Amino acid sequence: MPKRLGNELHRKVTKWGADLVGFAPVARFTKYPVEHQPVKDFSNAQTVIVLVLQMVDPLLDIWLNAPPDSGAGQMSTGRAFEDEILQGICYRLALYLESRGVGAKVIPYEPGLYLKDAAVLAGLGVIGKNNLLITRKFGPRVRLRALVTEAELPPSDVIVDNPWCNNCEACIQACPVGALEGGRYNRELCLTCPLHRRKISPYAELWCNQCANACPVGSKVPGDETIQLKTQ
Ligand code: B12
Ligand code: SF4
Ligand code: SF4
Repeated sequence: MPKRLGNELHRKVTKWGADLVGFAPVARFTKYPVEHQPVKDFSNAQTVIVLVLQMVDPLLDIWLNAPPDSGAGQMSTGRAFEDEILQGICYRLALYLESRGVGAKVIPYEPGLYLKDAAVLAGLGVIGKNNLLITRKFGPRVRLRALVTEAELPPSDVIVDNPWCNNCEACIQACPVGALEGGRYNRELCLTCPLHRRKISPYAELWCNQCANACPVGSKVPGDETIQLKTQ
């Protein structure tokens, strides 16, 4: 039964637009702080379902910051299109599971699970020297979202070896502020990067993506330098 349901869910979410999906039993998350555990949002949770969307175009990564009085509703809080897409698929899947009598709940983006870790635990890839999830097919150029369900689904095998990073330093060299030097990610340095929050219109901005774009793993997509529109 878990295997059949797992295959069925896999077929559904890929049809609805997700590029990869993995299943992680909640027991894999016990080491995390309580507020970042899947059972925090749903005490009956048995399985975390992690969905991956390939970043096929930098436009998907645009954050909207319409003024609060513009009537734009949620857009005024700043949302990336990729997250809207993934969130939609998550809700659709949760509704589908519920229609079959199986409880499910979409995990909030923040605070929620550590999504990169959740993806590793759901067998979707490894953490690279760029501190991002690297998938075999798309490299690190992906975005993530998760939901939990009381269904027991067949656990995905965790990938233990990282075959890619050994002799590579492309992401370290590409980082404009040296935030990946010394073998660990420096959050404070990363936050100083001038490529974060580049305005491409009065209401839209892009975050730095250099450490993902430089990575040779997986299929390549246009980098954010392809977005030229600027308004002063
Ligand atoms: C807050 C946040 C930020 C902050 C702080 C980042 C940070 N890491 O501290 C800022 C704004 C700086 C930021 C920057 C970026 N972010 Co960000 N961010 C988040 C957010 C909301 C939470 C991340 C977090 O706090 N994690 C907890 C901390 C403790 O984790 P950490 O420092 O990264 O370290 C973990 C890993 O190294 C991991 N790890 C290492 N080795 C191993 C091995 C195993 C086996 C396991 C299980 C884990 C593991 O363990 C550490 C702790 O658990 C997530 C979404 C989410 N809800 O998860 C997106 C997220 C991580 N960000 C994402 C992206 C893409 C970016 C940027 C490229 C900017 C952009 N264009 O969006 C940069 C990349 C910076 C980098 N190289 O890491 C993506 C990552 C996609 C991917 N391929 O991995 C996420 C998942 C959002 C999404 N929409 O999918 N981010
Ligand atoms: S997001 Fe930009 S600044 Fe941050 S680590 Fe990656 S390349 Fe460096
Ligand atoms: S650019 Fe190279 S070192 Fe960096 S994450 Fe990709 S494979 Fe690993």
